[in-house]
Amino acid sequence: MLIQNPPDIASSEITDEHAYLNRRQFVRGVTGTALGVVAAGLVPGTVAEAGDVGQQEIQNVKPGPFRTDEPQNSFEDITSYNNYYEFGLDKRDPSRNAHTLTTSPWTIQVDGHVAKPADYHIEDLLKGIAFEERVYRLRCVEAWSMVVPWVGFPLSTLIKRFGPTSGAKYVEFTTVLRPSEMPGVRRPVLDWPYVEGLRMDEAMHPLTILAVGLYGKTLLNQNGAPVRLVVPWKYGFKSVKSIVRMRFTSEQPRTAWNKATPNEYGFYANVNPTVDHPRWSQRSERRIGRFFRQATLMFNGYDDQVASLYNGMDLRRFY
Ligand SMILES: Nc1nc2c(c(=O)[nH]1)N[C@H]1C(S)=C(S)[C@@H](COP(=O)(O)O)O[C@H]1N2
Ligand SMILES: [Mo]
Repeated sequence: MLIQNPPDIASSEITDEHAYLNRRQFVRGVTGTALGVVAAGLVPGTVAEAGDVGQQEIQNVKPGPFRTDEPQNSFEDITSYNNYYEFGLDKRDPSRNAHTLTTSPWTIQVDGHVAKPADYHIEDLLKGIAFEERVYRLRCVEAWSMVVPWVGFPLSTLIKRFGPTSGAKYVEFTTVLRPSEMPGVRRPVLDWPYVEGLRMDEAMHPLTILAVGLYGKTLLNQNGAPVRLVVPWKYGFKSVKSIVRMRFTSEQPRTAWNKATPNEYGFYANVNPTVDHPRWSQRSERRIGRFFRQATLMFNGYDDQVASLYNGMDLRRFY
């Protein structure tokens, strides 16, 4: 892939070793010296097998807004009970297999209806970003949920820098596709790569974040290192992992799950206890780590923040 310098960042800055090393200091290397080169402090995924090995602490994380005070799931739960089908279908497969993914160097292709299309180095995208801890509920379409203390920042911060033009009505996100490092993509479970999308107002919403860490440390590969989307009022499958492309489109993106089973997984996928999945109820959920099921809330409990985005829309039709 041809790496272009983003128009507003001088090439000297990108190649300058001092600038590079300074940017690295947004994390303090816990095991960094043993790891060698680390792009923006985001750890290559080569040593993630044992759980927290290879993660780095993210510096200067401020408490963010919209924080739920419900008990947080354990680090162990969040990093060993995962959906990341590129590494296998079993909940334990991502934590077993995802260490093979190389996450450094990492570039994100930005294209479509945008003033500054380029292939951006992740360390340049993260430069000057104020990281926040966002404690969010995550509700999987499979009717389980967790509470996760993400470290991230509003997606809108980056989108504003890219300068979407009037044709940009949606954003399409694509996960890396690397068959040699992803045992799960040998099977045609989905039409790889994994693609998701948001309407522009959803993408710009202050609840929508890009996460680079959790529990104060950089993400493990099974959670979508080095950077993944988190959209807390939608079912978990919208929160696409290990993003390598953001395309600004005028048409609604064709998403991987919607292509696979359109009657089960709509484009909007807002958490909605009144619209059942064709094969099971969405009225309640099992919070991982708790014994009793609990009621599922409209928009996963974020209705005050997001209900107005869907005024006048029939949410049974636009599920
Ligand atoms: N690339 C990719 N992204 C993905 C998935 C996937 O299979 N592949 N699974 C989704 C689903 S169904 C859920 S519930 C969340 C789970 O995120 P977590 O494992 O970090 O809890 O990731 C989402 N993002
Ligand atoms: Mo999910």
